[in-house]
Amino acid sequence: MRTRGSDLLVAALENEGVQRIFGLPGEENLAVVESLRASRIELVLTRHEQAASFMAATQGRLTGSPGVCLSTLGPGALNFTTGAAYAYLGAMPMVMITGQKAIRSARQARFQLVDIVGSMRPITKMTRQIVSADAIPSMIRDAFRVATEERPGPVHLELPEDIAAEDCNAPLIAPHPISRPIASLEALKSAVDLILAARRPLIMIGAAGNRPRLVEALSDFVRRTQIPFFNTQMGKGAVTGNSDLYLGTAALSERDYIHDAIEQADLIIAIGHDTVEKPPFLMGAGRGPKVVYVGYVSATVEQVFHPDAEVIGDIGTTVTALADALHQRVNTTAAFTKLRDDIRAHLSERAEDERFPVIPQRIVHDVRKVMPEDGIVCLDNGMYKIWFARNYRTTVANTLLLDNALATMGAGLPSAIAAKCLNPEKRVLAVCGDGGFMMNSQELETAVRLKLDLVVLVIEDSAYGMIRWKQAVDHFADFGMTFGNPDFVAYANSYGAHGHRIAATSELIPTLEAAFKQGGVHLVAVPIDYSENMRVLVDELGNRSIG
Ligand SMILES: Cc1ncc(C[n+]2csc(CCOP(=O)(O)OP(=O)(O)O)c2C)c(N)n1
Ligand SMILES: [Mg+2]
Repeated sequence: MRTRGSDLLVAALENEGVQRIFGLPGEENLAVVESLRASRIELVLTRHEQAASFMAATQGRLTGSPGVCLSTLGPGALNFTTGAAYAYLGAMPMVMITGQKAIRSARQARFQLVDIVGSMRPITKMTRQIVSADAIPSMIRDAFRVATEERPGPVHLELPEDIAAEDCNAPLIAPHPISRPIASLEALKSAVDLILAARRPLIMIGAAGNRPRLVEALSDFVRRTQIPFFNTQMGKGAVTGNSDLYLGTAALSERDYIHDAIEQADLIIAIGHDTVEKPPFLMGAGRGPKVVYVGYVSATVEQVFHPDAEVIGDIGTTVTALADALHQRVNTTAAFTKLRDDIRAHLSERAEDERFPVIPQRIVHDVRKVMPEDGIVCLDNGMYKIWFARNYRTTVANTLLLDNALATMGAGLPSAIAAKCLNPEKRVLAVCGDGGFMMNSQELETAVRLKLDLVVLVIEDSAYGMIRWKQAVDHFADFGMTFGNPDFVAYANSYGAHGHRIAATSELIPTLEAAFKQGGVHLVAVPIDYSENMRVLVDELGNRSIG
């Protein structure tokens, strides 16, 4: 069928099952926008390309299939770079399509011309310019293959204006299932031997264990082996149920209560640990537990992570094979049950504290109360992330989305919008600091326009709190960290959202509950008392001896 480049591009995206594209137009992709108008694909217009890229990455993270975002050339495309890095470090499948001026003529000389393909190189798995419309079906197919296969990540394609307008006649290529290699029998056997020889084994679930397709196999592995588990921040919520075996989240690298369990273990089965994350524990030469690493690809060796054995291949197949081979022969110890209870007791301290401004433990506690088990909390980056990672318990996979890889500010609201678009029936809450929220607060308009039911909790300390805390920990003077805020209630209302301000700690639960019940977009500003950062994370944990 004869057609033109932009129509073929959109047909190729439909062929990949794309239902939604996040983006912001420019002159150079008007033809693509026109082709989208005539397609089944929904165009979700955003107010900043960075937000569109965070949304596409989150869609990829939650579905396992690439989320797609669209921008124009130069400035628009450069605004994708933070989202690209977010998806690259976070291993989220995403396809970015950016416009470009015609490549066969240059009637605007170098106006807005930037080497976007080159800019994307260090932060994507693949970046290419489309130089012929007939190449579109194969390039789109390959982009989706590369973005999806392990380790997933972002792919960039640049579509110049003249190629978008070019007549072409190339057939679409049917998507084929990606088959993942499976681990060798020898590797499985050595892992089984090590696990059976261990007296106090523990499971650790890392970022790559947190893929949507793994939920069943991993949950089953934990249930069948009955080995207690903990997770990294990005591994949080990778398994469903099994809450009696859950010991905690290693949000810090050492000295936290969970590290008591790690110290006592003689073997850790590290499933999908990705060293882009801050280390969940530090491996030292000759001390600490042995580590068996289970992953899609071999482990990156770091000063603080160097596994003793590896099982490389599809993680789901590996853990099922391990569970089959282990039967009920794994040693377990009551010591972990006692530790688990101690860890939980510590984490529930002050969870119902009445102080106002509200302390972080209480915020986490109250959020958990209003979120149903399958409700999704999307965090931006700030001090509260550590508190949520440590204290917020999940029993359903992918219900706490946080970024411990690029750890960028500004992704909280966009990721919540994407999560809500995908899960219209679930409660979705964005939790942002007053710094991170203001980096993409314009997307409140997008949420209102999309008529989403979404609640945004803005944690107010009028500061870049996390850095201010670090500054104090490092004994620097308090300088350069504080700012003023808009009146968040008036700000939300001006977007057609509903603004609320918490004036007493007891108001937090009822306000959040009412916001969810009423529907629409709500912003709830809550003043925070961050003195607990120093008291718990420095004084209390710092005084604990390790080893
Ligand atoms: C885009 C970006 N800029 C800067 C940082 C460094 N940084 C990490 S946390 C943080 C402070 C966040 O402030 P806020 O959102 O108000 O959260 P708070 O810690 O105050 O609760 C900063 C500046 C970052 N991670 N990302
Ligand atoms: Mg702040």
